[in-house]
Amino acid sequence: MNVPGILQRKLSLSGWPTVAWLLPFVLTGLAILVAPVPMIGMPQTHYIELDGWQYEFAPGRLRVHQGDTVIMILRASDVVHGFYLEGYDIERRLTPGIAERVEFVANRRGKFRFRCSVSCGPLHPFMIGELIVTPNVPFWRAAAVTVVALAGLISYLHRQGANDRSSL
Ligand SMILES: [Cu+2]
Repeated sequence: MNVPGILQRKLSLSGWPTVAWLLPFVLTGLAILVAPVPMIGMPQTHYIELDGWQYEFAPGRLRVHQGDTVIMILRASDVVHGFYLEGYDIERRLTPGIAERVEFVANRRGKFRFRCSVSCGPLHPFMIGELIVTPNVPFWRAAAVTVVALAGLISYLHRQGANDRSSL
């Protein structure tokens, strides 16, 4: 028999003292389980260089996680264009040769179109792109795993307590 087993048997008259005795271990385990979560789901900073020309933006589709910081350097390669991001109400006028900097936190989830806001030619209305802000899935996945692990630990401890009761 291992040492904790002996101690457990000596200390436990019923199931509850066993649980109380194990509490520091449970709390330590909990701390270990919970600690990495913020690391996994940590908001990131995206540096995106976006070029605009007749009649598109490149890249045309941007994907970030909710809570991420987005820093964009906007440029127009041929004529004057505009950049308007729906949902975030960000607008810049893009003059060739001048880089515009935009910074924001993607706190709104969903799909947001960005489009040219300066009439630049016949196909100007089609000069659009898309910002996709998805929930921070790794964070929620890690949180769910932690909850499941905790539930498993608690049920295991309960069973241990019941076993001790029946063996006494
Ligand atoms: Cu345009």
